[in-house]
Amino acid sequence: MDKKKNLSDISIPTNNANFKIGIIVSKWNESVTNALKEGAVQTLLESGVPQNNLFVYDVPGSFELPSAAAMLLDANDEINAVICLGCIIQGETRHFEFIAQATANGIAKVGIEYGVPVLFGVLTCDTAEQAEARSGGTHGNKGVEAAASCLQMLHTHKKMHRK
Ligand code: DLZ
Repeated sequence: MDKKKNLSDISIPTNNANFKIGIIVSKWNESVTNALKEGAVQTLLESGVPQNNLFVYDVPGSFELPSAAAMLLDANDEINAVICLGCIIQGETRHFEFIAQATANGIAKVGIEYGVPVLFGVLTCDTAEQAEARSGGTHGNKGVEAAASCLQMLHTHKKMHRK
């Protein structure tokens, strides 16, 4: 049992070989977002999603995550879900609240508009230390959590379809 503290109980369903999943990664605070990406990719691969079914793209910052998720869903109608990964850290100005709000609202909106899971794997932290702790440190890895939630949502979606 992993002693690292995660915010949620991570249970991962099986039978994931047919899912095609987009992963959009913000380059801002890149060492943190790379760790989120590694956590998400590793979790998906270990859960049986083939490497060829992962579609990974970079964007400049978290603000671009929602539009890139929509762009990907428009460009490729085989994609079943999109995981958005980013790291927003509080600075001296009010940028944090504007970017964090727009990113969270935008990601939620894309999921609702397209009717597919669009995951919020974005850290919103006061300090770089908090971000490191949540990207493979003492508080787990939000990329892992986002990937696990993605698979849970895909199976929930599958159950909703009429037989
Ligand atoms: C501009 C900006 C700032 C100041 N801080 C962050 C941050 O902490 N995390 C992040 O993901 N992005 C940041 N950005 C960039 C914006 O998300 C966006 O890329 C730019 O405003 C261009 O639209």
